[in-house]
Amino acid sequence: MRILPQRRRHWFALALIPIICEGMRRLAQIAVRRPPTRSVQATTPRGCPVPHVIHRRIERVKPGRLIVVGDCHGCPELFRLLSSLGYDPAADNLILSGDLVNKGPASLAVLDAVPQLQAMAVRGNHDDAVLEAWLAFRRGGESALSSKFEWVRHMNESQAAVLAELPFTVSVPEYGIAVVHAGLVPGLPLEQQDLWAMYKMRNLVRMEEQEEEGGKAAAVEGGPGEGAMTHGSANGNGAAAIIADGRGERRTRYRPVEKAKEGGDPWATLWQGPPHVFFGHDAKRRLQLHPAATGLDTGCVYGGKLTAAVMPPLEQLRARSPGFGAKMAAGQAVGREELMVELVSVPAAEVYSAPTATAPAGAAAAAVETVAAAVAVDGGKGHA
Ligand SMILES: [Mn+2]
Repeated sequence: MRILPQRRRHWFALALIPIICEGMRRLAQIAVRRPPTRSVQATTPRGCPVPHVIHRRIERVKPGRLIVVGDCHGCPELFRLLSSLGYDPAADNLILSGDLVNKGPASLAVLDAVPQLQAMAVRGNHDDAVLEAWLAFRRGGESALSSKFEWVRHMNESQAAVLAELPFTVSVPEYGIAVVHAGLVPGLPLEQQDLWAMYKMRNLVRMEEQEEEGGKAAAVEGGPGEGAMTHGSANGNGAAAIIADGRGERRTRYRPVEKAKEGGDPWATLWQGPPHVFFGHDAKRRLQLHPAATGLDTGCVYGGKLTAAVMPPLEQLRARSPGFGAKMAAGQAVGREELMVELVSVPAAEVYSAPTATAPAGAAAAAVETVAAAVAVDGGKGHA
C-alpha cells in the first residue's frame, strides 16, 4: 500500500471489494458443497464441446405465455403451430424440447428460426449428433459426412452455433417447470444428472432388478440422499440415483436405459418433481401425461403431429390458478391443471421419415388422413 499515493489508496481498496466478495462466496460454496461424485465432463457423449451453460435458468420470464413445443426434427409444422398460436417473440416465452434437426426437410430453417423467434431449446441426441457431424465435416472435408447427414454440409457457422450453445436443460423457476430432451433421474440435482441420460434415456431400471437379472448393474457408491453415477459412457450406463423415501431409510437406485426392451419403467412415471418436467424424445409413447411430467414428442416427423403445451402469462396464472400458488408455496410439483396447460397440436403435412423401432407404430397410416387438414389446429386436450 505504501507504494501508492495517499489519494489512490481508497480507490485501490474499493477495487478489492468485489475480489474479496467473490472469494468469500466461493469459500461459502465449498463449505456447503458435497464432494462431487464424478468429474466434470469435458465433452458431450458425442464428443462435442460441452456448452457454456449446461443448465439454463430463466429467472424472469417475458410477460406473455409460456409455450413448450415438442420435437421438431426439421419439420415446417413448427411454423404452422406457432402461427396458429399467434406466437409473439417479444412477449411470449418459447422453449423447444430438442431434436430440432434431422429427418425432416427444414432443419436449417428451424436453426435460423431459433434466434429469430427468441426461442430457447434443449439439446437432443440428434442435435448433438449433427453438431458432431458438422465439426467432423469441417475438419475432414467432403468424406466426413455419411448420407444420413448429407444436409449438414449446408449448415453455416451461425446455424452450428445454435446447436453448440444448446443447454441440456432449461428451467423456469417462476412456473415451477423444467424442459429436458429425454429425461431426468429422480433424486439427483440437475448438476449431477448425466449428459447421456438427459438426451437419451426412456426408461429407468431399478438397480436391484438389474442385478438379479444378470449382475450387470454398474457399481455405484453413495450415501443417503446423495446421487452417484458412473461416467457417461457411449452405451449409456449413465446414472443411478439413490432416493430417500421420506424417512431416509429405504433407497432406490435407478439406472437409465435407452430402450423399453432393456426393462424398467418410463422415467416420467417415477418422476415426482418438483419441477414439472416437459420432455420429448419418446415418439413411440406419444403424448405422456404424468402427474409431474409431460411428454410432448407426438412424432411429427413420422407423420404424427407437433404438439405444444401452452401456459398463460405468469400474472394470469397466479391470479386464476389458486392451486398453482399453493403448490409453489409448499414446494410441491405443479401439475398441468395448476399450470393451466393447454395442449395444441398441428398434424404433420406428410410422413417425412419412415417410422423406426423407436418411432410410433401406425403414424404413417394416421398421417394419410391428416394431410388434407394440415393447417387445422387441433386444440383439444389429452389426445393420447
Ligand atoms: Mn431424441
